Amino acid sequence: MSDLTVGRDLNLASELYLERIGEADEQGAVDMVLGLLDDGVPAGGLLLRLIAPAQRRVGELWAADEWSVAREHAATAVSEAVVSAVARRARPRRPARGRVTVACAEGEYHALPARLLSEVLRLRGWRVDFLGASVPGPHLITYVHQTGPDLVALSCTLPTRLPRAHAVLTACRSAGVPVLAGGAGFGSDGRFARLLGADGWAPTADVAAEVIEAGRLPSFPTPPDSPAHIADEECAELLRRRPELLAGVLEALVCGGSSISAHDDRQRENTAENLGHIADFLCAALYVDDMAIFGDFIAWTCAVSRARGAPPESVVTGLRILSDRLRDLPRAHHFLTEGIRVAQTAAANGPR
Ligand code: B12
Repeated sequence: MSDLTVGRDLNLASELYLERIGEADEQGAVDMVLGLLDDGVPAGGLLLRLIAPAQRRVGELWAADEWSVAREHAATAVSEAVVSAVARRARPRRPARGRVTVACAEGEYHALPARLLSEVLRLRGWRVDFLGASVPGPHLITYVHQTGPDLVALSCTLPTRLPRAHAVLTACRSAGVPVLAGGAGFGSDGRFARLLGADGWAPTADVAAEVIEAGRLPSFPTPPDSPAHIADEECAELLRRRPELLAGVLEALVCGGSSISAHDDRQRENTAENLGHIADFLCAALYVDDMAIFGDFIAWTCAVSRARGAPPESVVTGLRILSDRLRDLPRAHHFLTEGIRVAQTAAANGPR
């Protein structure tokens, strides 16, 4: 089969696979993927061009409120089982290349992207220690001291985990272990990996394998000690105030007569959770001084809220209250003003 045919077939297969995982059909999904493996489709292709795109599609379906959280969880659990089945059947080469520790930054629960990277590296002959989701920085460093890997591969899907990832990057640098960073949280071009002192970055697992094999690490220059926007501590201050700030905004929303006053407990919990995400994305944006992190998240929040019947105007109201309470943090206040503009544009442009 030519590469083109395999690629086209994998796109089609990925759609069929999505149907299986959408029905929580673990046996069907495993049989389908192992069947393709037995037919000669490379394991790496199955992991990255069939399972990975289906998972991204799961995210879109959840965001559009077409799939419930439960259905997303069930589908992801099936994908995890399929990845295990592929890994067992594909019988990676005997580890001969060296040892890599793969871990998610603390607070990062998107373990499947890191798992896919782990399996791709194993298939290419690396011994991989996969530590999974949310690895506390100090424990990761202890593990690295105990096991002496050649490299740490640090995964971060959400930018909100960047401050924690930064602590790991700094500690690994002091321990003399190179770190390759990856995952959507480091930016689509890896700019936050560079800023926070990673030795390298890769957009996908197969590129990561090539970077490591070609010895193209370190590929970034030594970073400055502490960029000015981290030293100004607005992110740290926001974190310190987070609990009372969020409680205050919620109370103001209820007392201010917004639509939330008519909400039941569950809806209020959702609002509180959303406000928490907004504060965390603001914090991450301040940490790396990048408005796009916050703006993109506000646009995303408006789209997700609208899909669930809540108009973006409610996001505008929440942001206004937040911005009013953070007047003493000039960068936060500026980012919030921009965020309000993003939400207003979403409110003006979207379907009514
Ligand atoms: C499954 C899932 C979950 C599961 C994760 C379970 C698990 N075992 O992984 C759970 C339920 C925990 C979850 C929770 C949340 N999720 Co979620 N989740 C997803 C989903 C649908 C799939 C993740 C996945 O498997 N992706 C597939 C892989 C292939 O992704 P990938 O990034 O392309 O990975 C490649 C590269 O990035 C790279 N790579 C990855 N790591 C590394 C590391 C290194 C070193 C290198 C070099 C490369 C590398 O290699 C991979 C393979 O090529 C995504 C959708 C998506 N687009 O990913 C949303 C998604 C990431 N989640 C999202 C959100 C918002 C959340 C929550 C905040 C939801 C909530 N309201 O609580 C929480 C946050 C939890 C947390 N603190 O981490 C949003 C993020 C939006 C944003 N603006 O940032 C997404 C995009 C959904 C969406 N469409 O909106 N989620």
